Amino acid sequence: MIEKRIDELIKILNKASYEYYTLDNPSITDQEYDAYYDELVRLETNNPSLVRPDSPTVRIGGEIISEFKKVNHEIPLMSLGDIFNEEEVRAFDTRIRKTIPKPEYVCELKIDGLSVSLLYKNGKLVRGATRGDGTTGEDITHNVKTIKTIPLSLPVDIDIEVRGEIYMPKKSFEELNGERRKNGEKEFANPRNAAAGSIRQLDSKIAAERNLDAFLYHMPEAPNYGIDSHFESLNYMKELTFIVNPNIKKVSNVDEILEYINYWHEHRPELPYEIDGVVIKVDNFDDQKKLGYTAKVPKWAIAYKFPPEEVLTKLKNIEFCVGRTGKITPRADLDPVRLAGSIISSVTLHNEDYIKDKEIMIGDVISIHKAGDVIPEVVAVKKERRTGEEIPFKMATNCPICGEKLVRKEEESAWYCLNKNCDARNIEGLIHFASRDAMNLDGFGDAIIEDFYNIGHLHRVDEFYTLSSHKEALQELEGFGEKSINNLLESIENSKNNSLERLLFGLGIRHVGKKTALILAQYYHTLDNLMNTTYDELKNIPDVGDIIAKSIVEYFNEEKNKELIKSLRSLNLNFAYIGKEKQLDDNFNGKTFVLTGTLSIARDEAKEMIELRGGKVTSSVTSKTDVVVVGENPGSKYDKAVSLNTTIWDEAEFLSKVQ
Ligand code: 0OW
Repeated sequence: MIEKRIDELIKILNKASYEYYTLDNPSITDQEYDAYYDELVRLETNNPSLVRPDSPTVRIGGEIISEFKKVNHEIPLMSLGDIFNEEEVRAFDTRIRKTIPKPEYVCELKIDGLSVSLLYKNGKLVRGATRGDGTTGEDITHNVKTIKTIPLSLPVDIDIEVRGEIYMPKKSFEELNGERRKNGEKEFANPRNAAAGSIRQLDSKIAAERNLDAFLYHMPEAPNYGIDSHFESLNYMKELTFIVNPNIKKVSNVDEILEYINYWHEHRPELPYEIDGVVIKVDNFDDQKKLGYTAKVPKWAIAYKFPPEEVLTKLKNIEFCVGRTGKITPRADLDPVRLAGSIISSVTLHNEDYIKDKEIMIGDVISIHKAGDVIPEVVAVKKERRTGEEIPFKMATNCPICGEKLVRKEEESAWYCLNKNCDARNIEGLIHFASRDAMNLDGFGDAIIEDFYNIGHLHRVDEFYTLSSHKEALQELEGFGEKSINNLLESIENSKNNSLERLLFGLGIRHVGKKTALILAQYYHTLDNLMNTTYDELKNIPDVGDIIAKSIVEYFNEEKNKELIKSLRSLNLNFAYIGKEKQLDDNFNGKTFVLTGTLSIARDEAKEMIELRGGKVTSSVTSKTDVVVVGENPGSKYDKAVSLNTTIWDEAEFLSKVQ
C-alpha cells in the first residue's frame, strides 16, 4: 500500500539523514540513500495528497512565502548579560555563591549566530521562529525545514519546544562570499550576518543552498519533562536526535570555568563555526529558580565575550585613495590575514596625522582588530619587530590619479585633489550615485563602473540611463550573462521612480549627506522648488544652516549642473519626494536616540521610524542621549547607557511606541 511504503521510506531516509548529518556516522551508502529518495519522490509526485510535512523532500526548499508572519513566544526568549574579563567571571561566581553555596555550572560555547525557537506537536516539526524582541518573533518554518540537522520528526510523538542558535559554518561562509564576489554582489561581513540574511529569505530554495546549521541548547519547559538540570536537558535533547554542541562541559568551580574559557579562546580558530564567547549557566533547576531573573536576563547565566580578535600582519605599502569629494585617504596594503571570519588585505589609515601619531612606517609589522566586530582597524605598530629596512611615511603631494597638486584646508587634517575633472573623483561620484543609499542601482559593482568610465560610456550620472545603447559592451564584461544585464538595466530603469532624497544624495552635492537630502526633500517636495529657493530660506531650515545652504546654491548655479538636471529631466527621472510624511510624536520629537544590538527589524527601518516622528538617531551614547533602544547581543553602548542612567527601551517597548 502506497501510504505504508511512503511511511517506511520517510523513516529510513530521516534516520539516515540523522546518522549522516548529526552523528556523522551513516549506516547506509549514498547510493542507497539516493535510491530510497528517488523512490519517495516518485511516489509523492504520483500521489501529491500523500506528501507528508516531515518528508525529507522538503529539505531542498521551494516554498516561497510573501512575508514573514509574526509569532508570539509563550515563554519569552531571554537574552544574556555580558562580562569581559577574569575578574568579572570571579565576580559572577561570588554573586552566585551568595545564594547557592556550592553551585554546579555548565559551560557552553557561545555560538555566533541567531536564536531560533522550534516547536514540535506530536513529534512533528510545526514551527520555527526567530527570537525577535524575545516575545514577538518571525515565522521562518519554511527555511528551518531546509536545515539538515534539524529533525522534521522526533522518535517520540511528544509536544515540545526547544531553542538554539542557527549559524553558518565558516566554510559555507567563505564559499558564499566567493560566489557573491564573483557576481559583483556585496559580500557578507561575517557568518552571523550571512546566517541572518539567509534565514530571512522568503524563498526557501535560497536558504536551502546556504548550508545553514544549528545547535540546540535550551528547553524552556524542561521541568515538565521530569528533568532536574540543564545538563540533563541537553542529554534529553540529544536522545530526541537534536544536535547539541559537543564541547559542553559540567564544572563545579570558577577555576574550571576560566580553564574552559582560556582553552576555547585559544582553540577557537580550529572550530568550523564562529563563536564570540562562552555561556556559563547554573546547572540545577531549583538553583536557577532561587536565583531568578532581571527584566531581560536570567541571573543564573552569563555570557563571557572574548576580546576582539587581534592579529599581526605586515604593512607592505601605503596607497592613496581619491574620494568623490577629492579627499585623499591613505590606505595600508597588508599581507592578507584572516581576522574574525574574513580575510583582511587592507585597512584605512584615515589621514596623515593618524599615521604620524601611530608612527607607522612602510614595512612595519602591525596588529589589527575589528572595532565593533566589523571594521578592521590598526591597533599598534610592533616597533620591536623593526629590522631597519622600514621606510618612513611621506604624504603624497600630488593626486595619484591626475597629478594635480594636493591642498590641505587649514585646521582640516585631510588633503584634497581639487581638480574637478580628476578621473578618480568622477568614478567615485558615479559609484556613489549607484550606491545602495543613493539611487541603489543593483548589480553595479565598483569595478564595472570603473570599466565603463574608462571605455568612455559612463562619464556623467545621466549616462547610466543610456547604457542600454551599449549592450554589446555590457556583454563583453566577464560574468555578465543576458540575465544579469537585463537585471541591471531593469534596476536602472526602476531607479527613475526613486523618491527625491535618493537623487539629491546621489548627486553628491558637497555637505549634502543622506540625512540632509531627506530633510530637503521633505521640506521642498520637488527638485524645482529646491533649485528656485534662496540662500536665506535654506539657511533657516533646522539642521541645514549656513555651510550647506551656500553649497546648495552654488551647486545649482553651476552651468554644468543645470545641464545635468535638464538631461535627467528629459530622461523622465522622478523629481518629487514620495517618501513618508513626518508625523511628530512626543515620544520622539526633539529627542536623540541610539540603537544597539540586533533588532528584529532592519536598522534603517527603525531609524526612519524615529526620524519620521521628529527624533534624531546618533551613533554613540552621550549625556545628550535621551533613549537607547536595545536589541539582541547589545554591545558597549548598552553598558554606557546603564552607567549614564539613560532611558533604555528594549525592542518591545520601542515597537509599542511606534505603533
Ligand atoms: N549563543 C549561544 C547561547 C547558548 C539561553 C537560554 C538560557 C539563557 C540564555 O550559544 N549557548 N545558551 C543560551 O542560553 N543562549 C545563547 O545565546 C543567547 C540567545 C540570545 C542572546 C544569546 O546570544
